[in-house]
Amino acid sequence: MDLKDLLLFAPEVSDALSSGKPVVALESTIISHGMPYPRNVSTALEVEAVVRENGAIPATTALMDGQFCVGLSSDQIEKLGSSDGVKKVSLRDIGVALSKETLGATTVATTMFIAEKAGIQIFATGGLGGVHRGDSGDVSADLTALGTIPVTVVSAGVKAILDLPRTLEFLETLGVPVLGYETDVFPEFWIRGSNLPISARVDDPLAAAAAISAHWSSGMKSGVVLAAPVPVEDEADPEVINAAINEGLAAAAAQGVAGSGTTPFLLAHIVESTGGASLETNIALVKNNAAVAAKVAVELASLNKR
Ligand code: PSU
Ligand code: MN
Repeated sequence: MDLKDLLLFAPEVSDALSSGKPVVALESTIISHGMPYPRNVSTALEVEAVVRENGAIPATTALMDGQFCVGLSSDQIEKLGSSDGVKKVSLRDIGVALSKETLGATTVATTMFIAEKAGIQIFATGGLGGVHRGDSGDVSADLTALGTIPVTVVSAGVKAILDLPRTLEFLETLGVPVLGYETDVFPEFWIRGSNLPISARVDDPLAAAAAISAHWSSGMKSGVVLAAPVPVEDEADPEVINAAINEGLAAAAAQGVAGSGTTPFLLAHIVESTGGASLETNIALVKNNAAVAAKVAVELASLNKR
């Protein structure tokens, strides 16, 4: 099948792309596997609204009926958020999910893949996948995607359920710039972070867009991480989070959770053991990332016109 037949654009998204207007892609694993129903659905819709308020068109991605959807209706978002058995689709799952017409949610890696095919340069999520702690050898395909697909991902860094220093070393090896948005340190998802290195700091949307655009103009083919810390007022208590992470890791080990089930298991465990506090922080940081991504998309669109 031809690539153009595989991509199913929402009308608003195709109009925006053909006229060079700013578009921000959004992933859907965060809806199906990252947050409990019904907050997942309300959050997905609020995140789309934040993108619009900041001057861009949102394009939430998913796999439905053997196609890549680029931009979803609110009914489609409700379906992804409320159905049982939605498949978490990372890079290796794409072909099978298309051929079986599986209802699939896209990870960071798969959203980057679709965004690039669709001509979208930037997308917003909560946290990136990375190198898991311990010696399981579990490394997210999000890193593979960042090394090979020229799309910018706005995130609040990487969740502390992972091995953060190893993840950052891996990104360096892959040639992926890690830009800190108004910060000198790598954000740690629920907390703003304190001592992990970034590759450069940018202080406003134009500076971010200029660095991203120059990265690609130079011929580099890798993605870019634009890391925005959670707003101060939404930061979680680090002690509460760390205790919840350690409990979650112990439970995962005891129950033999492995592979693609690991991240969803840990996230659900942490929401439960923090009495929902981690979820509020998660929602706040995703919205913040959506606002940053939209503002940078606006600057990228105007740089593209030059
Ligand atoms: N970060 C979140 N919520 C999520 C995820 C990350 O705040 O739901 C999801 C993303 O879709 C990411 C995926 O791409 O987890 C990584 O999973 P894995 O470690 O299995 O590659
Ligand atoms: Mn994994």
